[in-house]
Amino acid sequence: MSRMEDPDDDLKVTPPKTWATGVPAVTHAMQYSLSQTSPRRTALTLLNLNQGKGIDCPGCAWPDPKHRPMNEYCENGAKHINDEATTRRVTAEFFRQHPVSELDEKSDYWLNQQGRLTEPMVKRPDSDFYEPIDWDEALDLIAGELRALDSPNEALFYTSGRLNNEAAFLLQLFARAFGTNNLPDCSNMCHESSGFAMQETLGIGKGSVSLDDMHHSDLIFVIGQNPGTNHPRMLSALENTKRNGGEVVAVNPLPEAGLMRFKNPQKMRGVLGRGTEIADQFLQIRPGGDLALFKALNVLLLEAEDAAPGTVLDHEFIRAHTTGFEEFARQARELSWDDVLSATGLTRQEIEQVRDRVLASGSVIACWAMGLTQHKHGVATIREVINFLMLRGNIGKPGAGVCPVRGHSNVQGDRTMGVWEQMPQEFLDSLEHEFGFTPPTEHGWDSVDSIRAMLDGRARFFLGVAGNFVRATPDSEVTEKAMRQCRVTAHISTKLNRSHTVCGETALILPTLGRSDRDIQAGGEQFVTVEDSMSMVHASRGRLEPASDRLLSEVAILARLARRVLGDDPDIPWEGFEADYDTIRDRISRVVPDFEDFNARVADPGGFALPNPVNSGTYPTATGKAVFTCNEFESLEPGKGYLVLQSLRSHDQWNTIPYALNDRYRGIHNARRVVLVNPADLDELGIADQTEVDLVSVWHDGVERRAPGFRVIAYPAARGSAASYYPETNVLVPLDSVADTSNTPTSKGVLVRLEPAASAS
Ligand SMILES: Nc1nc2c(c(=O)[nH]1)N[C@H]1C(S)=C(S)[C@@H](COP(=O)(O)OP(=O)(O)OC[C@H]3O[C@@H](n4cnc5c(=O)[nH]c(N)nc54)[C@H](O)[C@@H]3O)O[C@H]1N2
Ligand SMILES: Nc1nc2c(c(=O)[nH]1)N[C@H]1C(S)=C(S)[C@@H](COP(=O)(O)OP(=O)(O)OC[C@H]3O[C@@H](n4cnc5c(=O)[nH]c(N)nc54)[C@H](O)[C@@H]3O)O[C@H]1N2
Ligand SMILES: [Mo]
Repeated sequence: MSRMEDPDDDLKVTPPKTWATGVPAVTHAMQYSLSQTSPRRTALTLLNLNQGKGIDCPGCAWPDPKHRPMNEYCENGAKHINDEATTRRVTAEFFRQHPVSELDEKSDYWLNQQGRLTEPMVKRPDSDFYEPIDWDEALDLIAGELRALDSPNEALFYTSGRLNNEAAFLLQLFARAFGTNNLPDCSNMCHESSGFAMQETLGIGKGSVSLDDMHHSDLIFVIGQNPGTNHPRMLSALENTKRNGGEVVAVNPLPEAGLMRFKNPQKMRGVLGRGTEIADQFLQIRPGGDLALFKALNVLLLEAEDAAPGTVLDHEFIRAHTTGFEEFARQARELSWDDVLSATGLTRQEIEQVRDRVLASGSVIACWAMGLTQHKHGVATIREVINFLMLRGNIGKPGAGVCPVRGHSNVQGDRTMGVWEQMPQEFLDSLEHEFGFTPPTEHGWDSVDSIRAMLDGRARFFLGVAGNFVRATPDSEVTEKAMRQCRVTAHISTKLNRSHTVCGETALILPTLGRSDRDIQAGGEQFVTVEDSMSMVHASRGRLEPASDRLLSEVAILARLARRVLGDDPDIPWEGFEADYDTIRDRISRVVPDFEDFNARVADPGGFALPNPVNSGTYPTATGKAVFTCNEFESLEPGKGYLVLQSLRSHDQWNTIPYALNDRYRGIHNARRVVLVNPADLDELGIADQTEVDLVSVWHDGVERRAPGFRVIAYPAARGSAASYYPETNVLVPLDSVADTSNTPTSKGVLVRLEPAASAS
């Protein structure tokens, strides 16, 4: 690959910040917004963000408070929406000037900076150029290709959590009516481990806490999560917890700014003062050490109960609501503390101090994100966190529970709408009952299995609805080869990205309305709905003039394509769906549990909450009880000369898309090809700060995976660990290196060695 990288000659390193979100954060947001669009559009987007009748922030899935202050949005949400509201345009003329092979050499940053896509384009076989195509012709072409497949299972329908509920519902309906469950999505690479762990133990796929629970909890764990950058509004919730006398324990290999101290830009005190201290205790854990940590905490709780019987465990909860406690407790006591200390890098005193906090707390919440899910033992780790909560009955009561903090603004809703390659049979039965066709029952392929299927020719057609599959997935060279082998790749997108330049024999770009754009259909102005990380469902209405008059909504594109492929069918009125989204919501209300009277309930500007059964004491597992599990841990022991690399987000990126080349809180400026390593590890490796190295990952298939030209930065990271940005380092994650059960790529646990850069002279 001879891809242009953004220049990093001006790399500047400053000390990491110890607080997040103050006045500079707001000015940074405005700078980016104004670099993309006019003051008027900036104002229109920001004034409508997260307001009752406004636009749901297309940033993260953190919920909005019911009584929100005017304009509760964060720096990164503002950057995100104005990246979409940009006045820059990618036109047919742009594609005439830039052949695909040239675009493929550009950086991800450059591609995104070109602006909004404006008209449908096609790249035909043997051509190196995208050229304009009519919507009708484009959709006929795709429909013809789909109909020509030998089996519906040769088609893949990828989606990312940007998609709204209505379009997500149509996407899965279309795929299943066509005959396949191949609905890989970004969740496969994100919170899949959380879903599997919670389903097995609690019988639920979603978090159980509300914002109110957060505000009134005695103790909140923030594990494997960087809220200052990725969920900035969560800091307001944690500030409330602290003000109400609660405590916070942060578990992370990096001392992330947002975990330490928060300055609330919406309060004078936040602007001028030192802000609120967030973490009462910071556990600088080694990557992958969390399972050992929670096993150790659980043993300490069992021992505390031995010492003072009847005072530590919630026997009533355990007896009434759970199974498997005896076996769990027996296995738990076999723990080796030597193994715990080496796996976690913590001291026994630190862990005992946390135990004391737990013993002093009547209610505990565990929040977590990618630092837990993207490890080989991600599912087991989350199961152990759930054991921990259950020991003291911290599920289903106020101020307590599980809080997997979701990423994309509607990633949870997409799942609720049926976007999953293995939806349960009851859901498929409801679809059959409502629409009169029999959906396929064989599970489809998830993201990793889709890549395998493309590689060996079992899949030949790829439709991406939002997202950037090629950059979000692991093993970039292998994945790129897989995509290029497809007969057709088509993407419904707002902005140009790598998945448009690494494409199949025939490739299509289908430009769509963003969430900030006004959506007018035959039946009048439409709105869409989304579900946040705490199961609140509400409406989102775009306000801006669309980026071009040739854009179609996602609903319109999917409905038109489905009708072409499947023909007119009185049972599935695709045309009616496109004209009036209320008619889609009526169907959703009859297919998806807990959506009765959807149209009426979503009229409330605050939206409505989906119930979580555990909060009424119901555990929908096979036995009707929550399940204690036994989980074994292995240390991610790097061995001499190696480090455990995690690939994470900088402050200035949205997933696969860098907005700028800075990571302000970590003190990195003007560069992304950097690797953060503890100075003591650098000494041991004999590598000086700021040396240029290649990162080489080690995997038992013996294939060399190399990410060249990274600058080493001495950083207070946990010993034995290294951190670098995604997606530049995806090339290092082997396709077969996945979490047990969930098949999630182990993006936070890649064994690497640092070699002197091949290019360095
Ligand atoms: N601005 C912005 N916001 C976003 C996104 C974005 O790209 N930009 N992405 C969205 C999406 S899709 C998601 S899923 C979320 C992601 O939100 P996060 O999960 O916060 O995202 P990451 O940057 O991957 O950070 C992972 C964190 O886990 C820590 N970590 C790594 N390994 C371990 C480990 O073994 N144990 C522990 N305890 N910690 C570990 C890292 O140091 C880091 O702080 O953010 C969402 N919000
Ligand atoms: N190594 C490594 N890999 C990872 C991760 C990691 O931490 N490390 N994180 C994983 C995670 S958590 C996730 S969620 C995935 C993210 O994977 P994806 O969701 O696939 O990636 P995004 O970067 O969010 O997708 C950006 C593109 O979405 C399109 N888009 C934006 N808004 C809209 C819209 O409103 N409609 C439509 N149709 N298109 C839109 C734009 O064209 C934009 O270029 O990556 C995963 N990959
Ligand atoms: Mo995610």
